[in-house]
Amino acid sequence: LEPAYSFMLRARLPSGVVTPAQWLVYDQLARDYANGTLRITTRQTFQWHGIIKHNLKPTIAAIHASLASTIAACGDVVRNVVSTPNPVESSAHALAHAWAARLSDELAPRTRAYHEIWLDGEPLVDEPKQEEPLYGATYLPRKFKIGLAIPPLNDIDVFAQDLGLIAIIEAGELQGFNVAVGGGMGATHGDPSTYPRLASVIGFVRAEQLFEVAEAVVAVQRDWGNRSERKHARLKYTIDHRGLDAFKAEVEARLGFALLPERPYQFDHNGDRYGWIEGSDGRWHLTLHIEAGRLADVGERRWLTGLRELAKVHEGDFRLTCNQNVIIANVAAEQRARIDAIVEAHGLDGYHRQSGIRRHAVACVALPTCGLAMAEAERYLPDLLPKLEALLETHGLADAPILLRLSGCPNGCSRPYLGEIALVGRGPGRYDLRLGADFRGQRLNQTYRENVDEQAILEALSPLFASYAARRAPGEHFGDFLLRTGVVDTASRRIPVELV
Ligand code: SRM
Ligand code: SF4
Repeated sequence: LEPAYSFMLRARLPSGVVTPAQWLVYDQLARDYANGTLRITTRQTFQWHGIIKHNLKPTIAAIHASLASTIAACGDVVRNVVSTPNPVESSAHALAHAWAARLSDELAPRTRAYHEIWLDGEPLVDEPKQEEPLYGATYLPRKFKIGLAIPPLNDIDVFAQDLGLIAIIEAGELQGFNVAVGGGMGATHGDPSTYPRLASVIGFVRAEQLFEVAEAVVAVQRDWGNRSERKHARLKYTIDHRGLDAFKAEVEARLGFALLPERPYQFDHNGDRYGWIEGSDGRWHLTLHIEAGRLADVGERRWLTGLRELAKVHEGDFRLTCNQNVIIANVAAEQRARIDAIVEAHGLDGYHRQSGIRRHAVACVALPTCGLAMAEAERYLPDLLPKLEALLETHGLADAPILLRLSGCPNGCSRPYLGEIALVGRGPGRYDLRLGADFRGQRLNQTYRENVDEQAILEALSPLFASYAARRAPGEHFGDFLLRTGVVDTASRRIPVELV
């Protein structure tokens, strides 16, 4: 007998694509082995919580049998490659998506140890020594994240990635990618040597050279990254320590060619587009809002069952988004009514009626499963949202699309430093209130109040909402307004406390 240790498992699902057959397997695993829920993550994949130790092996085996894996979903390797989840909008979108999938395969670890340990593969003792061509014997200093965005949508937060790729599509043709390096969110309270950083664009690469460039960036980080101080081991610190120019020069030296000058691009937002959208081939895609990514059956909201019922009849596929939502993708026009009926019957149609802030809220898991959490996030969201909605309603801002991000600690799993409003956990019921990111994932927010409770948060926001309602320019987003009116300041990380 031993204590019932329980674990979290995370799949690797490049670009968040899930077939209906896979969905049914993952749903079954959630009910048989996990806590009866599926959790969509901010990197387009699923987590299962509460898996008892002796169920780990059958769960991993079932994920493997479904043609997915958990390998490289964690660890000091290239993690789940994310990309704009609706790749079927045009043929150039499909091509960009295919590059993301190939990148994910190409950069995956080659070790067979995973198969030996988890899948009852044959022992490797008699086989020739295993080679990891990219990772070598000691892998990377730290996790490494790659994301591919297709403007005008920055729905993967491309500037939060270690390596961000911005697809450049001209006259309907994919030309290649702008390359951005050194993004990352994680920080530690009270340690100014750690900080969130937006990735810096260092040039443009043609699609056929993408692998070489990605490999070179990863290899420089492998060789230059800090292996003695874990807090400084991410690529962003390597770049700030050595200098962006030196980093770029080293990448180019290893490539043997120079990157081309960056191409123009324009993002318009980093949220998801809810409801039905038609693709260029006449197929339809329905984005549903899943609060904090948690698929569970609670009262009228039978979301886990609803998605299972959809998976039973759906002939296209599913796409998980980095905003923790799901797209029912590739639906024939004549199937839409059937999909809508299932969506409504299970309470998944809330996106029609939701406030602007609710539609744009993201919360990390935090308590009770995250061992690093200092405060609630996912479980606090349903309490906090009605209070914010009531305030916004008072000022006629119920529909204002405002990006809200909650994280239970400064690691930043909900990418809170890119929220127009963000709460970053400090302790039970206490948060740093951060304000002033933009709506496009291109500007970090700043601390506005440190270590405050809910009442102080609402008191701080109320006059800002009033001022925004009265003085915003047409189409001006909340974060941009706060910057324009000096409530947050680009020049400093500290913020004037009173409204100007
Ligand atoms: Fe994260 C660690 C959950 C996306 C930055 N993250 C964790 C762990 C595994 C806690 C741990 O190490 O013990 C959390 C598990 C909680 C639980 O109970 O499930 C956890 N991270 C998540 C997820 C599930 C948040 C969510 O609510 O969706 C996301 C899963 C992603 C995935 O599918 O792979 C998740 N984590 C992120 C992101 C966002 C992103 O990648 O776009 C970030 C910020 C970006 C970045 O990496 O800079 C992020 N997670 C971290 C960090 C801080 C890393 C750093 O550089 O400082 C940690 C802590 C660590 O690595 O030591 C962490
Ligand atoms: Fe846990 Fe912190 Fe990540 Fe939230 S941000 S899931 S509390 S590590």
